[in-house]
Amino acid sequence: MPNFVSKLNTIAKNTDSYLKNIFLKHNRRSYLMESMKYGVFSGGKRFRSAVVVSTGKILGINHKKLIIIGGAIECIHSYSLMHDDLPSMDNDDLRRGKLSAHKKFNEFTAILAGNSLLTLAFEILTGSDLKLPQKTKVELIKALARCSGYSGLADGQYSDLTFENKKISKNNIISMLKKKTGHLFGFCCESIAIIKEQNARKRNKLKEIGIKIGLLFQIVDDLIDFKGDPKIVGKPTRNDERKGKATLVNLLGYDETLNYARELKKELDNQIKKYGIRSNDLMESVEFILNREF
Ligand code: GRG
Repeated sequence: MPNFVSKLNTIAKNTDSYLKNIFLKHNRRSYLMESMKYGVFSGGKRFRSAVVVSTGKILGINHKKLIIIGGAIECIHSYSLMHDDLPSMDNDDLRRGKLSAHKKFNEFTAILAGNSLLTLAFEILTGSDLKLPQKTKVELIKALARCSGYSGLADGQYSDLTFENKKISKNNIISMLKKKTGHLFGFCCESIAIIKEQNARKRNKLKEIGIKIGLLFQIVDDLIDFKGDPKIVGKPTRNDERKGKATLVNLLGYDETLNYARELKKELDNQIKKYGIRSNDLMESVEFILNREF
């Protein structure tokens, strides 16, 4: 694991320096720049970028391309966290050990900075830094739009909020978690198949692996919320219980949920190892999810 953590740190550094360059290069006058940077450079692990890089290694994609795609995904992830913390959503004052964006600035700034990070992701994919045929870029943009919007992230968030304090079945919880968190991870893996112009079957296989990685990531996030150390997590824990969130932990209890997560990891290991020795980094990413404390 120390090996993967050091790889993760290098990927985080590369992703951050690419994104910093974007902000420097554009140098357009914008009152929103400061709050956008606050949202995107606040100490995230850049795990989604690491999943892009690890999957890219399987198919031998150039590192620079992977970091650019990872950077675009991290912009969308940061936007979703800024909006998730808003009073009308999860109403959280802390994120990554710091004030959440609407507390640091105000609500309308957090909304607009979040929206701007969402659109920046698409601007990054259209940019000349990303050396890919236009047709491939259009495919990437279409897939990213699908997993972020009404059939992915946004719909998952809608269910997460409407499920609060209701009795929700295990299957419906899993479907909500897949949309809320899984679909963006789905794109992390699917983007590699798109770049390689793979057929629909191969593309879907990678996408499904990504969605499962995201599901595991979110289940572990909920386990951490239940048992984690607030100092390490960077925000108060036991939030899901207080808010009556529909999580597997709240439905099945800690131990049964942990068993479910371990089974899911086994399934993922079996699917990933079929890609051979070059899939070792992706295997390590999945291993990291179960061992992480924040
Ligand atoms: C307003 C159209 C519209 C959509 C909003 C808010 C939203 C959509 C979606 C929120 C989805 C969400 C917050 C998912 C949580 C995923 C999750 C496990 C976050 C924590 O991820 P980490 O641990 O965070 O990777 P770091 O801090 O490391 O980046």
